[in-house]
Amino acid sequence: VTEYRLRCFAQSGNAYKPALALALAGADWEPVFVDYFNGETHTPEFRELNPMGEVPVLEAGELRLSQSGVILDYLSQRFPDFGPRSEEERREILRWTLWDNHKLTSYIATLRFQMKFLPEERRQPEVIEFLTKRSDAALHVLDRHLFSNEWIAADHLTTADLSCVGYLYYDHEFPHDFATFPNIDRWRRAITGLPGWKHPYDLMPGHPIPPGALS
Ligand SMILES: N[C@@H](CCC(=O)N[C@@H](CS)C(=O)NCC(=O)O)C(=O)O
Repeated sequence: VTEYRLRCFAQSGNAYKPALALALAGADWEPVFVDYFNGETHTPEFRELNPMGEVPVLEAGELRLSQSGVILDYLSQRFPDFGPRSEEERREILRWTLWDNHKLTSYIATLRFQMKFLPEERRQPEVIEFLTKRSDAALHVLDRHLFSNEWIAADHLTTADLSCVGYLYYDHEFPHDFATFPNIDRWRRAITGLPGWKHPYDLMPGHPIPPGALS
C-alpha cells in the first residue's frame, strides 16, 4: 500500500493541484481513477467518500480530505519545501489559494467544461461569453502579479503556485492562448522545469475520454 491515495481523473485541474504536489515532492502515492464522465461522483458510494461529490479526495491512512486547497495545505505540512516560511507567507498562500478557487479556477474550469466537455446541443453561447470575460479578467490579474513576482506567494514555489497553475497546462482547450500572457508563460514554464513535473494527462488516469462517455 502507498502512503497516499488520490481520487482523481486526468481532465481535472483541481485534482492536478495535489497530484502535482505529490509528484514534485517525490511522495509515495497512487492515483485512484474516478470515472467522472460516467457519473461516478454522483453515486452513493462516492458521496459517502465526499458528500460534496467532488474530486480530488486524498486518503492517507485513516485520514480523508477533500478540497484541493485543504489537501495542499496538509501536503505542505508533510513536505515543507512548498509551505510557508513565515506567518506572512502563510497568509499570502491562503490569500492566493482562495482567489484561485473563486476567481481563476472556478471560471476557467467551467469555461473549459462548457466549451469542450458539454455535448454541443447543451452549450450556451451567452454562458461561454460570460465565462470567457471572467476568465480573461482573472488571467490578467495573475499575469500582472507575476510581472513583479517570480512566484505567487513567496520568493519560492508554494502551494499557491500549484493551485493557480491547475488548469494552465490544458492548452488548446480554451479560447485563450496562455502563451500570450508573458508572465504566466514564464512562470508556468519554470514549474514544468522542476524535477518530477508531469503534464496532467500523464500524471493522472483517464485520458483520452473513452467514446460513449458524456452522452
Ligand atoms: N473547490 C474544489 C473544486 C473541485 C471540483 O470542482 N471538482 C470537480 C472536478 S474538476 C468535480 O469533481 N465535480 C464533480 C461533479 O460536478 O459531479 C477543489 O478545489 O477541490
